[in-house]
Amino acid sequence: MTPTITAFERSPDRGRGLARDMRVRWALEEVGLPYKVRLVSFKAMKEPAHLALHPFGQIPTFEEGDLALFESGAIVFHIAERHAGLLPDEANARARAISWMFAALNTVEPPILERQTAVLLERDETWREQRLPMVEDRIRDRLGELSGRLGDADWLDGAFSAGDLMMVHVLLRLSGSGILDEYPNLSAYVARGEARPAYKRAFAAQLAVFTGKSPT
Ligand SMILES: N[C@@H](CCC(=O)N[C@@H](CS)C(=O)NCC(=O)O)C(=O)O
Repeated sequence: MTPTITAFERSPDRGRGLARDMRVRWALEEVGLPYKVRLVSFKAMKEPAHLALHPFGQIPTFEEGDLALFESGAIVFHIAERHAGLLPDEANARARAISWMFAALNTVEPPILERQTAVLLERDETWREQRLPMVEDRIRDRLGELSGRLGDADWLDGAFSAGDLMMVHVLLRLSGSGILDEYPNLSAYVARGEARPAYKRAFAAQLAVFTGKSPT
């Protein structure tokens, strides 16, 4: 059965691939699973039909037969568990790859989201100029640790996995901030993720929603 995911009808990032449907699209492309996309407006996301799928009125969601899921991490994990290509077969390596998925979402993404809030929503606050450098230093703490762990490896733990997919997408949210550039091995890691054919297909598909042109 072809799964259906939801994505923004008009993404605030103007097709830069930062919305979280991109992670799900990327995972689906990595495992070679065709999918459909239902676009939702901000208004529709808060209406009962969508709230029945997503209790917080957000995207992405994932529907496959009588299964409906929300939370990008849970969706990518579901895809990775049921299809080859995103999790190693060996049990311990698989568990470690899953740890990296959680690390991306629970340890690295929170300070990055805090910065986003500071930049976008706290623009007019008098204390913003004092808060932003502190938030950015908290990101640097995490990136320094991550950079040390990655070293000169291509991926976080052996072959590319759902852990890398999630981490690369989380780090992409720093695009344009200049912070990622302070860690050349992390910049190169993100570039490796973006160079994957599956990433490119997913990116083109979400960009096409914004431009209205079909992906080439
Ligand atoms: N933790 C959730 C976050 C979902 C989320 O924040 N989605 C954003 C788009 S990337 C959204 O729907 N924002 C609109 C809103 O919250 O009203 C996940 O990973 O799926």
